[in-house]
Amino acid sequence: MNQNVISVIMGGGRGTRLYPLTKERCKPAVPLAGKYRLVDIPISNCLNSGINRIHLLSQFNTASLHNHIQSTYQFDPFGGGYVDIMSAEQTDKGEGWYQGTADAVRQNLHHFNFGKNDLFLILSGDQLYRMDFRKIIDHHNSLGSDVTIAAKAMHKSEVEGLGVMRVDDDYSIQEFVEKPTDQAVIDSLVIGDKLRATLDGNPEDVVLASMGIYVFSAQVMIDALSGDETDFGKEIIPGLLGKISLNSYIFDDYWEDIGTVAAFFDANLALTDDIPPFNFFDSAPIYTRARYLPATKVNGAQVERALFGGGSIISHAKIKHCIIGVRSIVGDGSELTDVVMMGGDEYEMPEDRKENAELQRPNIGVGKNCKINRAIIDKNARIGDDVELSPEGKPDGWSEGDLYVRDGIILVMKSGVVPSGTKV
Ligand code: ADQ
Ligand code: ADP
Repeated sequence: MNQNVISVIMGGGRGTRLYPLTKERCKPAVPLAGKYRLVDIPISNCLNSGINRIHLLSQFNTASLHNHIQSTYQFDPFGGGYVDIMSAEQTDKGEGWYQGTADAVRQNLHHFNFGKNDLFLILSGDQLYRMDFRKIIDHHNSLGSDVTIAAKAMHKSEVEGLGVMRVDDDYSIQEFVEKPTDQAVIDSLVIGDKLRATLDGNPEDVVLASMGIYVFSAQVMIDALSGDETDFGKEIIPGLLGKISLNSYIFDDYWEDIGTVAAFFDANLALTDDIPPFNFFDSAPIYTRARYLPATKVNGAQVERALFGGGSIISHAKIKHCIIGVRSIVGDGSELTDVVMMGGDEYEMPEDRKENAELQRPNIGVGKNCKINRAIIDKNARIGDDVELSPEGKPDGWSEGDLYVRDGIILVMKSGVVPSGTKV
């Protein structure tokens, strides 16, 4: 059977959970792990699984996303591969923005070129994991499934904000509840005895959560989208129960939803562990833009558990438990602890620094003798000398100038300016 796989990456709604990282860019373009962008994860998983027809559905098409995709994902003309960005567009039918995940796919159905035997692979744009999609597709085909949902065994206490399903021993999904909050409901979503015995963790406390990764047979997708439901998790999947062959595929490796500021921060810093839960050091690469950066120069720093994205200049600083993104500059005497620094888009030349001095604004990077704790420093931020930043004692939503506190983390906005001597 000639079967093509059309991959569709959900690039994000309004991005409110990652605000202010999504203030000036769409979610797929948010920098990750010092040198990547969020969207590199699902795209690399596709390419490493032999899937090269990739569609990225995004609310708006920022320059940074466009540049990144164009300059990173280039295909030879014989393989037929591409990564297409499909932004929400004003049409006579639509209202502009995608109303939800299913609506985003529906609005683009006429752009996808597919046959009746083909499969849709629906992916989230804000998750950190490594998956060989050939396995879920083989599983889908061998069960004769119409829709297959990737599922992860999780402790009952960890499934807040996820879809949870009741699954029989033959992988069939008997019930699907989107984001259950009632403990009795969660307890009722049991797993067949035989299947449960194969799962990690204490089987009594484990449920199967949806990873938001779906394989749809093409005709089933068309039928499922013929109404006006807007979301897969909320409406489409529960609506398909009992009508079609709906099955689960169990994934038992690291998987993290990084769609909130806290989860994004923790997943980044976890990469500095001796043995991190997500492994970038793998023969199947996570792709990103080749930047031709010089090696990072360290003048005399003390470093403990850190990742350096490349092309940085670190003076006599103390760096502890940090991600230091591409082209970061950190000045003498500064101490960074638990910091995700995204870096810069370009280097400042002597004439730029002269202009900065005239305008009395700091250079891009972190100046001298700063103390920064539990922070995300977005791209191109200018932090002066003798600055102290910490989220301590500040409520969610606190903001001052280009600083913002969310989930107990202090953020310096993209291109934000923090004048010398600021202490918060
Ligand atoms: P959520 O992630 O809460 O739960 P949703 O908000 O629909 O569900 O987002 C799914 C993906 O689509 C995310 O990557 C999101 O950024 C993107 N997205 C959301 N709205 C979009 C829009 N209008 N246009 C384009 N992209 C959009 C889902 C499932 C749960 C499951 C979790 C796993 O509904 O059942 O447990 O994913 O993370
Ligand atoms: P981010 O979303 O990470 O903050 P920006 O949109 O601010 O990114 O910046 C992306 C940067 O990438 C631009 O400033 C530009 O210098 C650079 N860039 C990368 N690829 C290209 C390209 N093909 N054309 C133009 N600029 C590019």
